Amino acid sequence: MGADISAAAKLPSLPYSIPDRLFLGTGPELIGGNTGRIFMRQHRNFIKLAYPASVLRESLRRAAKLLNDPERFGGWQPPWWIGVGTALGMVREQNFLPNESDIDVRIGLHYQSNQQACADALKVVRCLYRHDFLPIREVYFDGRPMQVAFYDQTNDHALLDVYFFYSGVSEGHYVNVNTATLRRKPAAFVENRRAVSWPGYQNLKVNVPWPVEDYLAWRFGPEWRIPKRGNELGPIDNACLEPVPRVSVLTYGTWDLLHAGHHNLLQRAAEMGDHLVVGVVSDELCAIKGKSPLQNEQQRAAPLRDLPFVKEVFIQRNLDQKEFDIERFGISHLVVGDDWLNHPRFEQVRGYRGVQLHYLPRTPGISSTQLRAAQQAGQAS
Ligand code: C2G
Repeated sequence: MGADISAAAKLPSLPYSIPDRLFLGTGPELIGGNTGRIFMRQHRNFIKLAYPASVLRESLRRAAKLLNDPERFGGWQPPWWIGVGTALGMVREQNFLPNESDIDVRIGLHYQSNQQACADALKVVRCLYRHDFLPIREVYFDGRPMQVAFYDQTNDHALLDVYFFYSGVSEGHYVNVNTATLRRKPAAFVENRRAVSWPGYQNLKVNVPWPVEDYLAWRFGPEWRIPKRGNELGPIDNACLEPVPRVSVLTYGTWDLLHAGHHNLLQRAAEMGDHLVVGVVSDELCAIKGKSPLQNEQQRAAPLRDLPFVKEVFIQRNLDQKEFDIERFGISHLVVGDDWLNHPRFEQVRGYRGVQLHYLPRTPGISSTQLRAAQQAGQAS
């Protein structure tokens, strides 16, 4: 165990026995750029056993009692819900799934910074830890906690698996990135979550994403009502799982009347990594910058979302949000056309969290200004 950790990432060595002091409070900051974006810390061997429903229900009851009590979190009510297999079992089987090996609890956090993310998650982890839920595994992405698995020490070491989902990263979604997959959960499921009683146990109140059947269709595909074993699950059943971004690239623009010059730049930017994120200057910011695009921000964003190599599109609302964007998207490469060569707005973030800055040659002979003039001339005639 000791050897692996020290070799892996030059991170502080982890005394095995006292997880909470080191736990989460010292989320692994990005080390010299974005390599090794997934970080896992294992405190106990992770054994997947099948538990009787009564054991799982007892640990769910204990966890729900804690999570439903804002007093335990200084007045903050953690937005929590049961997810994936636990929700599927509750709806389809009116119980836990047969041979179920864990309880899937999800916590919704609003992303403001990695430090804040660690602080928010720590409130939940500490509360559970104080009530004999022992942390056995932590997973981070870009220094942000994504999963903490616990053993219920009062109840046969039943496995409570907590995933943290973040709003404020991907527009309209909550995002979780774990060892193997990225999940972008439509925000509506979380924001409309509903408190329901576990079947047959009036007082065991759990929250479920709502409408829960739409959520199960999103998570398990259209065939969610058909019981399937693990190896029978195919792409249609796991369509919502995306590959973990390894190298993320960021670029900004007005993108008015999207044209070949824009397309060339975006394509070259996408080739620098496996996850291209595009910022669209908001209408308000265009006005501040003295620009008057013909299209509004959503009309300019829409064609970008249709480009297969564009993974994320967001509206840029202020000029100095680049550092925040580099952190929340875990950016390795920042790209812009060479009409911005050495511009302070880009130079000031060169190297921020290891980001590399690239000026790419513009495509000659085409511009939105030109197209706007042509359109206006066309309308005038
Ligand atoms: N571009 C290009 N070739 C063209 C036209 C544009 O390579 N013929 C590039 C620009 O250099 C820019 C991107 O396409 O990197 C988007 O261009 P615009 O929509 O004109 O964006 P701009 O107003 O330059 O905004 O903070 C930076 C700005 O947001 C970039």
